[in-house]
Amino acid sequence: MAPISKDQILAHNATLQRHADTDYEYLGEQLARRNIDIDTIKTQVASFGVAIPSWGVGTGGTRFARFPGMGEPRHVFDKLQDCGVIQQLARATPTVSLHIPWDKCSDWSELRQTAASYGLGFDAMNSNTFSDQKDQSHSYKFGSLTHADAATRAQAVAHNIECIEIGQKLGSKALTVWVGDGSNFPGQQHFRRAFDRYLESTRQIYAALPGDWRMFLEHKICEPAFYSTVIQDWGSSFMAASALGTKAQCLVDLGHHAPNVNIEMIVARLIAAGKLAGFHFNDSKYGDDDLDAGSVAPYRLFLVFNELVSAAHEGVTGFDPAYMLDQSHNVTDPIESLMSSAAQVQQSYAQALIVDRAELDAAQTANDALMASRALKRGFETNVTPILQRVRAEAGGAIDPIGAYRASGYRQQVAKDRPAVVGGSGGIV
Ligand code: LRH
Ligand code: MN
Repeated sequence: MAPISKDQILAHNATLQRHADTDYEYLGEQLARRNIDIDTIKTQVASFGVAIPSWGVGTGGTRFARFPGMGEPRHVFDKLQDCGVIQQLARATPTVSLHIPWDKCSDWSELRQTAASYGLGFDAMNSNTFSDQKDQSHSYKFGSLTHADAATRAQAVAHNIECIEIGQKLGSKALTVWVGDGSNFPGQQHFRRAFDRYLESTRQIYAALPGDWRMFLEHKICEPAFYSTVIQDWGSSFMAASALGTKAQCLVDLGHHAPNVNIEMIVARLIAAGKLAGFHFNDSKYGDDDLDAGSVAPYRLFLVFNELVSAAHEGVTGFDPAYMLDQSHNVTDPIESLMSSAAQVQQSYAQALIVDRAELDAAQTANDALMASRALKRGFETNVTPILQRVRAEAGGAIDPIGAYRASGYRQQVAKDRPAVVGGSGGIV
């Protein structure tokens, strides 16, 4: 059930194919001079996928306001259809990461079939104990898994276990646990007791994990708490994941660090410890801005992929990160932002793949800082678009996903099917 007609994509590609082929051949010659086989890189890129955040296909907002666009998805089935468009055109997002209860539905097997009809599967499930649902007994105002009140903690644990049960019905293999628990005033929270309560609660969730599942702990420096956050940084996350067991690992959301923190080095540490769960890719200039991946600091994204490619290149054991986008699209068409962000992540991966590892290793060993930096920059400065275009075309996608999407009139069509949503008060969804 392809949301956009195949013929339309083929017709669109036909106008671009000859130039795309010429560009591919030319890049192939350039890379061959660097002893790099372009088809090998193409095959590796073709096997790379990044998950779409279900909460990212609707227009996002801030605490001040949200300005909905045309054809806003009304429910998880609309979201899946939009994810189907992203996968059909960009061919880099074979899975969707759901958020409960935002994506609650009455028939999970129907949802699984619908996803499969769009060529989609399900990545990590996301629990939500950072907002209260209307029929909830205990409020999360003062925390959830670390709340001082045992009944509130039990409610939060039960919700996470429910997310695992839903995920099992959908074929997901992981649960991401992000809690906003923390404090706004010095003295408001006992740091060590709150962390102990976090471990007591997550141990119960860990015990409910099926054998082949993983649990991703997501750290974040602040927001919604603005003095302290229980899982504030990779150190707290690593302590917890180490205490829980081998199925617990640390998820790195690129927007969850203080400005100028060396995120690629945190990634290297977690890889070395076998505790890298994976990523929530996005970009930021100030705080947890959830901007499009690579839109502000593309070199930083590339440097993260340089650590990932070097680990795979060296065959580091237990290295199996999950790749997900986590963005809020406040001023763009979310489908366009997600397609271009998926392509950006693919691009950073491809550029890291063409770094001459032997040249880099030799420069590092020789303390030749300039040649080491140049070896990396050479990868980053290589325009790999011809490889991404070839990967998409060979997979039945669009050489230019944004162009094909705009030509399809999909947004205008769903705007007719889905009632318009008036501007709402704040909130990311
Ligand atoms: C927290 C976060 C988390 C999601 C939420 C939507 O800031 O990154 O991953 O649950 O955004
Ligand atoms: Mn996140």
